[in-house]
Amino acid sequence: MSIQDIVKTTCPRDCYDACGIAVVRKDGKIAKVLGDPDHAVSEGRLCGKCAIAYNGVWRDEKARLSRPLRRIGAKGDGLFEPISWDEALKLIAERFKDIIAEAGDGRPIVQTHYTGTVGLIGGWFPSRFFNRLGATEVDPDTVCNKAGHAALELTFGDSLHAFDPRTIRDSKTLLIWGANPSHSAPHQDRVFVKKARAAGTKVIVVDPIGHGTAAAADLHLKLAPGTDALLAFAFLHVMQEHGLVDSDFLERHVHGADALLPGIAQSTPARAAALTGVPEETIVEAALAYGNGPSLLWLGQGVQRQPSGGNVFRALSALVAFSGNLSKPGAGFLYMNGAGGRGVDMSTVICPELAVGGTGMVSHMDFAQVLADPARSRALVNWNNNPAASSPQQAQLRKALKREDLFHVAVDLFHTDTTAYADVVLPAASFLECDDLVLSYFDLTLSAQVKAGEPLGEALPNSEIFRRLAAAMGFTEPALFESDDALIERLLEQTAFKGGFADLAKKGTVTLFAEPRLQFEGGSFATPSGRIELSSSRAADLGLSAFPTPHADAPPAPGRIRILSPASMWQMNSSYGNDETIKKRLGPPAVQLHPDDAARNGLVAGDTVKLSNASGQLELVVEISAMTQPGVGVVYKGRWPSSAPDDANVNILVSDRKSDFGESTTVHAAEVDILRMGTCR
Ligand SMILES: Nc1nc2c(c(=O)[nH]1)N[C@H]1C(S)=C(S)[C@@H](COP(=O)(O)OP(=O)(O)OC[C@H]3O[C@@H](n4cnc5c(=O)[nH]c(N)nc54)[C@H](O)[C@@H]3O)O[C@H]1N2
Ligand SMILES: Nc1nc2c(c(=O)[nH]1)N[C@H]1C(S)=C(S)[C@@H](COP(=O)(O)OP(=O)(O)OC[C@H]3O[C@@H](n4cnc5c(=O)[nH]c(N)nc54)[C@H](O)[C@@H]3O)O[C@H]1N2
Ligand code: SF4
Ligand SMILES: [Mo]
Repeated sequence: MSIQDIVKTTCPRDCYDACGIAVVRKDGKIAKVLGDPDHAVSEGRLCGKCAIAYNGVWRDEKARLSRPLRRIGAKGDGLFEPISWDEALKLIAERFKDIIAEAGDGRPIVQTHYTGTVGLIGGWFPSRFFNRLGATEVDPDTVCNKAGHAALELTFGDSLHAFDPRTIRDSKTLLIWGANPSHSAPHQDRVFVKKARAAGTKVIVVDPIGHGTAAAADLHLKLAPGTDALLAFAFLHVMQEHGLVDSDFLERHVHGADALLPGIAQSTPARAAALTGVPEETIVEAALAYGNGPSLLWLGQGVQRQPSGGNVFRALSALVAFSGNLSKPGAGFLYMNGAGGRGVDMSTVICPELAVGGTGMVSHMDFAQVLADPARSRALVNWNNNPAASSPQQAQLRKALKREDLFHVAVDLFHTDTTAYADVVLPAASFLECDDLVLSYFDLTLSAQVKAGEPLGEALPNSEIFRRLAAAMGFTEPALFESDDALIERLLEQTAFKGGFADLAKKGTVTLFAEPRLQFEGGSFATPSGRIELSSSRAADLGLSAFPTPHADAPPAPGRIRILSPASMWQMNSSYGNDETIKKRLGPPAVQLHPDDAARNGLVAGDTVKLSNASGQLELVVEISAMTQPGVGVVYKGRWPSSAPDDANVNILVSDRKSDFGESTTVHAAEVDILRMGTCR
């Protein structure tokens, strides 16, 4: 008779939801991966993509990497032979030692990592090794959310203390600005957004496309991309006219508000309507609802991926400051909740003190150039990411990855478009195969990721791979060899959770605070003035405007369209793009065009078009949808280049242009020409 049991664990994808998972095991082997019915967010259901992939490609022995490999074909061809762990580690250590001996330090060893897993150990423990090595890090946030972080740090002194979502019970309005929970947080879309609306909270969405959350909202402000700062200033204009400015809050907590007044005066709803495309009366209605409060503002990551993304976030910060929607029940803003709010000090995990000789840092926007330059890169390690699919300047990046003299080590669960170029590929264990801690970045919970089965073949957890590599390098610092168990217990001690990992594992997820936390309670801000800095001399020192301005991007040149490439509901970044069922759900690579743009270009659904700009060109099938707007095309991110007819995805159209703050991505600013290729009529 077979024995069945259930292991509770947590999904460690880079996702707002951090779902609780129930792994059903038969005779100690994983039989089915399901949502945990006891979990407050997943409520017994995984999202569609994970329900497929965790029972598909993630447990497919044929698809997974199970042994270390050495390249035997040309770079990019994907031909490898198995080698032992000892051989692989020796080979890597010898090359790294040679590079360090020649260069005098580890900087020509470039490492890039990101969202494979956001478990505290799996996502961050390897940083200890790279700190000790003195390697150059490709700043992970620059491909995602750095502009927003930089702008919020400048303004509030901190970007990682957000509202506690439980405070929604006291909110009259929830304003979701440039996020798409219906794709990127499918469970919070239900348990947070929809439940709040059902309980009487007004839900307002500001987004160029009419996605699921926008369609279900009370109000959707369908603005032209990149016109957000002007729209925010128009909100301030309306709030001022209607006496909704909280002057007491401004006086006590805000520095430099006066600098914004001329911009506010100039940003009438009529002017904003003309440039954003949002009707004047809708602007007024939304501004009054937000200004009356208490209101929550969800700052999406999509909205700051544009050339003036930092300015947009500073203008949105002004909404919070002028309305005083902070530090009280039902009020606040969310970018993300970091580890610190739960007591966890990330330097415990990454040990920056190991970097005695310093390390280097480059932006993802410069990654392709750095890799093309032998003076700046002799080796590359990519772990937890798939830059050949997810980084900008795809053509230049893939050309650089072909460099014969670039020694490339890739650590992944699968062969990807990136591992295809590697000299050595190391097999990683999946989250189902090791213990870890997961901190949701939406709420203030603490979750256990619990080992439910043995690693596939010879695969090892990220942490163990870099412990072994440290030993092969002859490093001796004890921190490089700390066990996962010991570190997990130390991290738990930093939190308010009373118990060890075994106790947490039984519960799956715990809430650390009985009552909702107030955001920036007591009004103390880690800025030079100790106040919210709407005007900042630090910004002026960076050569930027000292205060936010009511900027609006110009529309694309006649005939061109602006391509947005947000999160797909069927993929997690590029992850799952190799699952056969997911591929069927995705269908052929497509661009969604507004009916007006389709008509103007003589296109019907099913036609093939070539999108092109100075960065590259991409063939796509046309889908026609009023969800988008004239001048805006949508191509979801994440498709594997190798699964597309022209061996590329949307990032072939994305340049190295940096945002105003944080040297960050401007992925939602790619403009293209459209050329009709063929038809299936
Ligand atoms: N056009 C466009 N491009 C974008 C974006 C966009 O909006 N538009 N968004 C950007 C954003 S927000 C982000 S965060 C980046 C994300 O880009 P990446 O960080 O590259 O994310 P993924 O593409 O999912 O790659 C993660 C890889 O880690 C692997 N992996 C999973 N678990 C583990 C593990 O435990 N160990 C190891 N070693 N590997 C593991 C997966 O198999 C996968 O190959 O993409 C960016 N790219
Ligand atoms: N299913 C799924 N979930 C995911 C991911 C995934 O790939 N798939 N990725 C995860 C990761 S790494 C991240 S960072 C988050 C990102 O999650 P989100 O913050 O939701 O980011 P995006 O999906 O890139 O874009 C959100 C919205 O920004 C809008 N947008 C684009 N340009 C502008 C603009 O100029 N102004 C305004 N107001 N809006 C604009 C887009 O139309 C889109 O609807 O999602 C995470 N969750
Ligand atoms: S990716 Fe997000 S929605 Fe899907 S199971 Fe994981 S945490 Fe839940
Ligand atoms: Mo991201």
